[in-house]
Amino acid sequence: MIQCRVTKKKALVTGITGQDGSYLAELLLTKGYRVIGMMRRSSVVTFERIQHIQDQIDIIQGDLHDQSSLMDLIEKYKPDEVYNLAAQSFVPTSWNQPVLTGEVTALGVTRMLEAIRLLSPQTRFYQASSSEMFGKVREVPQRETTPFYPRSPYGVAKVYGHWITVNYRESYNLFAVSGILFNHESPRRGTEFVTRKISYGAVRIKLGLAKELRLGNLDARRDWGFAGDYVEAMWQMLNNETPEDFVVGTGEPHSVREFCDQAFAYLDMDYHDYVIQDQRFIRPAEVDMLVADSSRVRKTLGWAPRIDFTGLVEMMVDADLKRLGGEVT
Ligand code: NAP
Ligand code: G4F
Repeated sequence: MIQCRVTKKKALVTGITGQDGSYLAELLLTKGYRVIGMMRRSSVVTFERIQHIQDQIDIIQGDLHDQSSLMDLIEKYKPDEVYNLAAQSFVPTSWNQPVLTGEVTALGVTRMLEAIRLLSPQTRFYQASSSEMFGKVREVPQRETTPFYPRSPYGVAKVYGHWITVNYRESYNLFAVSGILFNHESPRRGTEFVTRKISYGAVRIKLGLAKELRLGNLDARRDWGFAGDYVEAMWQMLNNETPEDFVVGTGEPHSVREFCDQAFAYLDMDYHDYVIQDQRFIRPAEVDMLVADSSRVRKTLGWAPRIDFTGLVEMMVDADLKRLGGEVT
């Protein structure tokens, strides 16, 4: 009898404990991958987002600061695919910790690419690039050819990460791609990011746990989508025939004010009664408006978002209500 052994594809995901890492791991598991999740050592374990799939993933320690930990991982697993999602990802922190942001979010990309180039050049590499690179936008909407004008140390670091990925593709013929993703949110978003700050804050007010919500610039506009939809685009990019970079977004801009309006209205409240603008949350340099022209990814890879703005707001509010013990509307 001929025995047929099917080898599972192996994917290494950095930033496995983050919002996107958790959704991507779920997706890869459903596709039959062996998932190796890289996490940095910390004194408390931050498995909240991956608890439900923890026993299906190989969790391995590693840090984007540390070249040898990346070399060891790449040499040991020789993954088919690497998704580099780890980063110092919070824009305001990048002004307080610009050097750390550069080390992790920029140079961390080169460290991983070097490990791949030297030890496993057949590995396909995805870099988590960002619409923050467009910053003070040069055209509306933004597409793959729009020039970058970053407005924060984070945005600057991501521009470096993008170009070093392109450069390793062109210099060493690696299958390395950069996904330029616009803001994507979910009930797993960190509470410091504005969408989750609003959904969580509004629910706390509704339940009598807080009286007000302090925010910064209410007029900033973003192209917000659902993280679960965006990790599909990451996988599609690495499973494309050719290594290409794509812009991914919904094409619909909404203001922070509109997000507040919808979240509070969903809870039968008027945001005007509770939201206070606070200078502390105004940034030294703002990105006023981001909106994607994602026609290339839609046409080439067939990607499209499934959740719209209203669906996203309601999903996040419902999840926070459930978490904090209130009734789902
Ligand atoms: P996130 O929730 O903040 O997750 C970031 C992850 O990076 C966490 O797992 C974190 O680990 C890890 N990390 C931080 N520093 C590290 C280091 N030195 N070594 C190893 N791991 C480290 O971010 P996200 O929203 O999932 O975003 C994923 C990626 O996409 C990031 O690169 C982000 O910049 C980029 N991006 C995000 C968006 C968006 O709207 N979400 C849009 C465009 C691009 P800990 O749990 O230990 O902190
Ligand atoms: O939610 P945010 O902090 O996200 P931001 O700065 O757009 O960055 C996120 O998206 C990027 C993709 O474009 C990612 F690359 C990045 O890693 C991150 O995931 O802020 C969104 C907007 C800003 O204009 C900010 O000024 O909301 C405005 N805002 C107003 N009040 C606030 C607040 N942002 C935060 N975090 N907190 C506030 O109180």
